[in-house]
Amino acid sequence: MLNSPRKIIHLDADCFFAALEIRENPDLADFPLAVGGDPGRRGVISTCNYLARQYGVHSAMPSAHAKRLCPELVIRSSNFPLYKQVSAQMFEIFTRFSEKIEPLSLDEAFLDVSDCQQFHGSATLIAREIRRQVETELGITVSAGVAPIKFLAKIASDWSKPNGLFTVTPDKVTEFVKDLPLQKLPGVGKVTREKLAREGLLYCRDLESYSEHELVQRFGRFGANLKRMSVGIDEREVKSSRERKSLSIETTFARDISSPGEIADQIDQLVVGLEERYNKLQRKVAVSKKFVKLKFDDFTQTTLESSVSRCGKIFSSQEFERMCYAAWARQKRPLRLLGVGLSFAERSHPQAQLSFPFAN
Ligand code: TTP
Ligand code: MG
Repeated sequence: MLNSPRKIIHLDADCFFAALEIRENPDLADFPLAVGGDPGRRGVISTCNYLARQYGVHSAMPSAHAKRLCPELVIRSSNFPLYKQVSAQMFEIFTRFSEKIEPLSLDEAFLDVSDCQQFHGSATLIAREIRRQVETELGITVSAGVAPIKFLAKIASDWSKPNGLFTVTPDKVTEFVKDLPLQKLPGVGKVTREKLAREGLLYCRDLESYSEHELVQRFGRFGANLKRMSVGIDEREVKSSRERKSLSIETTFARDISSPGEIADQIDQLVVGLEERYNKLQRKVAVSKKFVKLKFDDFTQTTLESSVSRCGKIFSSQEFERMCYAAWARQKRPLRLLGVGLSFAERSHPQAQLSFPFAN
């Protein structure tokens, strides 16, 4: 029996660092904006918003050159703790839909949602929902590509960037691939592209008349990959990099809180959310500890954890509240963030595919 096609989503946040700088300072939205080093100190651009891209500014360009192309360019220095924090939050959103998550960078991942039951298993609707949750919860946009194979999902997410969603359904793969420029294929860099072009090979369809053997003779082992990709074959699995060690949920308040009543309300809500997420895990993992995380108004942070006994109630709000007050007593300052979480017993399920990349 033939396996049914896989459902792979590639997600990539739009101008990630720049989008976060705009989120933190919305007045910047109307300016060409880059994140990077100081032009006077031989700094380099990490990324820029789409307005700045219209002037030809791009990643890895010396900031001084970027300023010459676009004199009104605003350049902000980077804020990695923020980027990492939002990246962890974004990956946590991904975990609501699949355990098979392959992180590629802080703002980019493959998800295999073949086993996801939500939205009747429609990968396009799942991708739309992920995009919606990221935008409403984190205030940035992420583009998504959906396809039955990895390299096409990645190309598809780029296809309608920024803030786009593009799907290549299994029945459209062959047609879609034919018109793809060869330089879009992973592994085809400048040198291979030029070599292909010298032979008049520009699009995937141009390889139709070549056998795998001929391509291997011309391009070495990569020729076999070229042939397979040019007809829409890519068997690579979505590989989650690490086993999940914990699950957590946190919230940053619009206004700092300090009264016990407010803290209790927040804990109640967080614990409900944590339980929902735990129930969505496709492989149940044994919980070894629960923890709370508090960030005070001076940005200092503290965590407190407690072992979970075999018969202990995991999702008891009272227990989380007790832990929270004990942790709060260490500083007794207004709180700007509160989180609750679970640590999983190590190696209890060595086959578990879960990962929670970039989490603190
Ligand atoms: P990318 O996803 O490549 O770029 P981007 O998110 O800024 O823009 P796009 O909309 O095209 O996806 O990289 C993610 C972040 O990684 C980016 O915001 C900044 C950082 N980065 C660097 O610091 N240096 C680099 O050369 C690149 C390419 C990215
Ligand atoms: Mg990106």
